[in-house]
Amino acid sequence: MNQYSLFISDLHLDPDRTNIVDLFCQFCQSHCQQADALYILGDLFEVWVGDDNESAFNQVIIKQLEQLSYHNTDVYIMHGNRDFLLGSEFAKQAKCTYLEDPSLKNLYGKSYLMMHGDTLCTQDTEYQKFRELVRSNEWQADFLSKPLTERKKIAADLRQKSKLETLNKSEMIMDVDQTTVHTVMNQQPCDYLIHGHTHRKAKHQVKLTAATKQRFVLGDWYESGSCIKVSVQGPEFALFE
Ligand code: LP5
Ligand code: MN
Repeated sequence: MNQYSLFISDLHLDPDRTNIVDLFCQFCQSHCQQADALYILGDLFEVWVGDDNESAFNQVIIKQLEQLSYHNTDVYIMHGNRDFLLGSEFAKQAKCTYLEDPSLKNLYGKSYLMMHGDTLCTQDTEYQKFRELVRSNEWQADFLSKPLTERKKIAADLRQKSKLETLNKSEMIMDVDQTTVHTVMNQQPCDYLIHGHTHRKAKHQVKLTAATKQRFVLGDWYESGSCIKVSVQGPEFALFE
């Protein structure tokens, strides 16, 4: 039997994007059921304001992931910059396991470094300052203590602010920093790096001190679905409608 795992990121699932939500459900019910594991490398959701936001929409997505456990597909999830507040209640309901960012894992005889990708964008200093702030325990505890309606309002305001900010940032600043990529890939004993966040789907050759390795960038789920299949043959982009 063919053994493989699937990698996705940056779906930005939102009740308004029904086509992509349908595609995700179809993806879970077909491709994922045969896989050993599904790795979600951040930004599954457009925004996550706390596990207590038990909307019908969130329950639909949770159910899709939870169902995979009946097919023996392990589900691993990493926080992205939109859904870093996914917590223990979500993981319990969706029956998934959190991955630290970065995580190193051996799959089918090769070593994979997995990241969301935002920490590689070190030239985006405004974002990195913002990230440090909102990833602190104090900030998160304070935010999560606010009423749900207030949290939704803050998240919506932040999204507006981010949209304006990213309009004024150059493409170069918002991409990964090559020196940071080299440092990370030299430090970690990996054969491949897989990450998302930039939405710039590609396969890059990275010439390091001792070897040339590959960096795979996952695509987003705006126009269509996007995933990487990892097997004994290594990683490859897999197409599906
Ligand atoms: O998301 P995307 O791709 O559009 O842009 C990202 C960076 N932006 C973000 C912000 C998110 O879009 C919105 C956050 C939703 C979080 C929901 C939970 C609520 C948080 C509560 C806190 C515990 O990640 C963008 C990058 C871009 O990627 C490319 O990498 O450039 O970064 C920014 O736009 C950040 C700005 O540069 C700085 C923003 C300063 C805002 C300061 C407000 C602080 C007060 C916060 C109040 C809660
Ligand atoms: Mn992201």
